[in-house]
Amino acid sequence: MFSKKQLFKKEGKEAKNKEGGKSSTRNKSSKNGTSDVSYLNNFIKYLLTFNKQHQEIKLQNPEVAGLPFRFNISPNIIESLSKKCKSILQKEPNLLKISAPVHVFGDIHGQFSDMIRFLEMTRLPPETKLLFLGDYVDRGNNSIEVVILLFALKIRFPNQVFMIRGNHECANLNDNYGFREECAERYKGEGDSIWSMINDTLHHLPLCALINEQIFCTHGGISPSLNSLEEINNIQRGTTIPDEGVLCDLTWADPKKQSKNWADNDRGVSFTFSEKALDEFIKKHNIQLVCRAHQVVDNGYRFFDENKLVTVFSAPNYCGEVGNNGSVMLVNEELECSFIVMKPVRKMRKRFTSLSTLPQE
Ligand SMILES: [Mn+2]
Repeated sequence: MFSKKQLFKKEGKEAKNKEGGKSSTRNKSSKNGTSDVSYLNNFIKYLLTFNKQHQEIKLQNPEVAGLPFRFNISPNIIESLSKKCKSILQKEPNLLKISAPVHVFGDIHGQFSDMIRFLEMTRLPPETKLLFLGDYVDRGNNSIEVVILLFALKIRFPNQVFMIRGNHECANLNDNYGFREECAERYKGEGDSIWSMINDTLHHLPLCALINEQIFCTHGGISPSLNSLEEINNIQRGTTIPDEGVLCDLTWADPKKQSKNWADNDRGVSFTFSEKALDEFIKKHNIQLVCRAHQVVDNGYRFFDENKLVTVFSAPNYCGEVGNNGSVMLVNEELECSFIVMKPVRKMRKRFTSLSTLPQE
């Protein structure tokens, strides 16, 4: 077995100088090791030290403060975790049935540092159950860490960690919004094969979840083409997301106050749905609430249509500049919803640099 230090090399000048030539050494035994409980426990624990390690590096090398901080996770480990996780996901139905209490996460988008701060508050299994609503990759600097931690958690706690698919868990999209580029930057010639390998697992993610038969969770929204929730289980997985149809709407649609039940979405994909369309969906499927992610909301969560739908977004200060809060929703045993709200770490950038640039009112 590799020593811990060899397995989890840090990127950056200092780490490279210290460990230089050893990076090409690979140990086949680590492939089997990734299923092992104590290996996974250590690996997860290590990933969770990310913020602490970043802080230490910044103190030692103030000049790297503005650069992205990333762990050096070996291609062998990524391959092993991706394959193992895929085989677990494949056994799950498209529509997961989950019982409360559970913490529900919205979009993370490669913001690993914030994800860890949330996990410190929600705690990890076996203390709690976690449901992630998709959009793990793209935009942020650490899509690899986000995905690899999720895969490791799923393998370690398959009945307490649940992930569904967002519109960014699709090779067609994450080709263009940062994930492919991150893989290329970090893994050079192996970047594309790592990107494809991870996407192969992401394409097998379940699509929706139902908490206590009452809270319908999906990444984007509802679909005019969906006649029964059970129909979701008939959708073929393992492919890219089509341009239209139920899978497209579940991952892309948005709620909107509008007169038409369904209208064209400004994103150019899927629809927006009105309160009336939502009311009909809720009645028809005999549920209480739709919980979804997919849109930045100032407070980290936002209700729509008198508490019949809630948007949860877990990437505070989205893209490092939006200034929004992030939140995670806790659904307790009585199905009451409460929110852990996190403000951006860094204050929002000042919009106006001097009094002379303030807009006229
Ligand atoms: Mn989305």
